[in-house]
Amino acid sequence: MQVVALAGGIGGARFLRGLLAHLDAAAVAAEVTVIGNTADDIVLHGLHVSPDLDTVMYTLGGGIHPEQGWGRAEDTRSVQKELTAYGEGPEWFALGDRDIATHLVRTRLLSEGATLSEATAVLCERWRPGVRLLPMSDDPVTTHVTIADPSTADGTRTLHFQEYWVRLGAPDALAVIPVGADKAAPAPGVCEAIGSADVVLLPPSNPVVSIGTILAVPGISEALAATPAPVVGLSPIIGGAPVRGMADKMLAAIGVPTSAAAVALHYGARRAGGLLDGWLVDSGDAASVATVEAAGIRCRAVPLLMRDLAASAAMAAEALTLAAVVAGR
Ligand code: FO1
Repeated sequence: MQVVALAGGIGGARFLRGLLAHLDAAAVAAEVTVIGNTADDIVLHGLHVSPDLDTVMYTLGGGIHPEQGWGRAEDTRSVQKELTAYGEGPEWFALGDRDIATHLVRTRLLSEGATLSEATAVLCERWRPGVRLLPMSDDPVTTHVTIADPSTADGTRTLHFQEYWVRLGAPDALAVIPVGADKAAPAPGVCEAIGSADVVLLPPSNPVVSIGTILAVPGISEALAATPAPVVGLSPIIGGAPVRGMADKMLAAIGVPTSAAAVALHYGARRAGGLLDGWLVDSGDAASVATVEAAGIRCRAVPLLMRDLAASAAMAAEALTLAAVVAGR
């Protein structure tokens, strides 16, 4: 079975770990292709950092820092301390010594003319994540966020996503712009994977700065609309709040309410020109099933809190079951 998942950072990676556990436990012969968000990428000290690709690679490869959900387990910060001593900022983005090795390899490969896809494949030879990890694009796409700033002429300031999220802690946002998306092309294999998939999953990643940025790459939404595979998503919003991260701030910036139903309607029903055939909401949001179904999206309420691997595996099983129902199997 060919499974394709569009994934962002921590929530996406945790779901994927459950998906692999479920497929293994159910002895389903499956190949999983992950299309990873690269719009969080940032260049620091000359190093190309790809947070969402690394979170998927480390989480599935067994090297993730478990509490943070990003960076390497048992990492230290000697190099960053030395950089600070040289006055080389920023200090607000924590780069671990082990993590820096990943960025050094990626940056060396890119400097020798490799694409981000090629560099990611090299890094995955070490980590063996058990999925094919494809960047959404080999072209630069960078999420910028506009916030209010009374000190500027027009009262706003636009900054890199990482500064918005990490340094400022995700204040209210006025706009989210995937800079470069209009000139970007899907990375090699992305559209082919979607077209030949048996099922496409949208894990509970941030609908705006993770899934949204992937969809902003011309050609990817079209491939999703055209694939014969059912497209099933899982709500990142439970009980009107994001489980983790700042999805509520990002949804507000694009005028979408922070609810499981509102995100489904934002993605839209495939039969109405949107993205989704099916949508899972948390058991606590069962009241929203009727609204989602009325929009033409098959909907089920199941436990969506990824408190442990078993819970994530159960969610993945539910998503695959709904996909089978949608596909009429
Ligand atoms: N997130 C933080 O909240 N603080 C950090 O200092 C930080 C550093 C960092 C370094 C490498 C990396 O791959 C990710 C890092 N993140 C940090 C997480 C990152 O901001 C998010 O993983 C994504 O960009 C959003 O999902």
